[in-house]
Amino acid sequence: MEKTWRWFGEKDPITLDMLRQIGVEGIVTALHQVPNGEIWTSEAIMQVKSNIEAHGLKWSVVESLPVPEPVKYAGPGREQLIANYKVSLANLGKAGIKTVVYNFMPVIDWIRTDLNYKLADGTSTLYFDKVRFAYFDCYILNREGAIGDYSEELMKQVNALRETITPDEIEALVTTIIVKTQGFVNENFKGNVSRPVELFRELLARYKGVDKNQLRANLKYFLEEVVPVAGQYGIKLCVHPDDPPYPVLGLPRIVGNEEDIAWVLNAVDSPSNGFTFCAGSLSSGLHNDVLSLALRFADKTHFLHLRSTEVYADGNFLEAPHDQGRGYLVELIRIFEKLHPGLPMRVDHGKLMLDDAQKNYNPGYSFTGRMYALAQISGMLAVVNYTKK
Ligand code: DNO
Repeated sequence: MEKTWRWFGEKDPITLDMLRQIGVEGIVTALHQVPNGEIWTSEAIMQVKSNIEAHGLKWSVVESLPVPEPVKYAGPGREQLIANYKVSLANLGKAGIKTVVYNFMPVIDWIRTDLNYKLADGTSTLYFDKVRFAYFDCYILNREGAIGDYSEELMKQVNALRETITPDEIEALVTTIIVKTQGFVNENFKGNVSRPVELFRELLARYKGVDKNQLRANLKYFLEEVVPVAGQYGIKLCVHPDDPPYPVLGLPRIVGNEEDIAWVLNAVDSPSNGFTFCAGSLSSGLHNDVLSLALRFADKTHFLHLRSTEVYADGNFLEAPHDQGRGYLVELIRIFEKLHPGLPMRVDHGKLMLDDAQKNYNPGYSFTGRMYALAQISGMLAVVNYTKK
């Protein structure tokens, strides 16, 4: 597989020169400065591409070409936004960039409740706590009907938390869930969001009446429009699974399990309609067995995210070291090396360790922690290839 790394562009404190030194071969990036829904021009694409190449690297994957919200809830302006998406795809194709990630998660992309969960060895990792998340839903967002979405048992814990949670903890929860985690991947929450909770409620309201079937219909509509354009330029579009892989906040999520993935891949039958196999997102749902998913979807997988999670009986999960947890990364590498060699792969997320904490990296995207994970993965890869029959 090709070792790639997610780079956030010129503003990223991690430079392309640093990446060359640690064995990165390909870059995963996006035009982060272009607002969602606007066209990625050939000039802007070429500028990034030339810069990457001037550093002896290659722009391997676009992550992500974001799908604007009105396309997901089928709102006004959808046609124009899809037309723009096609132009951006064509421009990427002409520039020779052929793997493009997107996701179809309504309003909120990936979710964590703690970005600095301390481990016994002094490093820290990302964590998802169901009780805190339900507290956010029921008593910060005050979403109508929220309480009824959780079990009595969970609500008991939420109500106990309500007695003890401090104003600082409430603020931290809002900043973590809405601002920090979303800020760098989701245009809805970029910059200084002054009223994050109000903004969040407004975005949620747009999905009134959008259930699982409707969201699927909207994804199919989008794919029927854009996949032929991707096909024309030899681009492989690959949907990223939902993280965590189940419905949240009363919103449907449609890329969370085996049946969902098969549905998306069958929605439009084309080699350009593919999958981003994110072992981290998939493994954070106890219903998913990453190894059997890999065996089934390896040929339609065009990009691999290597990350692992430890999921507890109550559904809470933490991002595990890359050599532990239910991502089973050694086995996963073995499967993909056999069934889909040459796949671009990025080490996804890493712990905060040593001097990472002082560096203000995007959550999950530390340097030392990710480099350490890349070294672990490189070792696994070398062994898998050495022992390959
Ligand atoms: C967070 C990631 C997301 C994901 C994109 C894909 O680190 O899981 O940024 O890669 O949402 O579109």
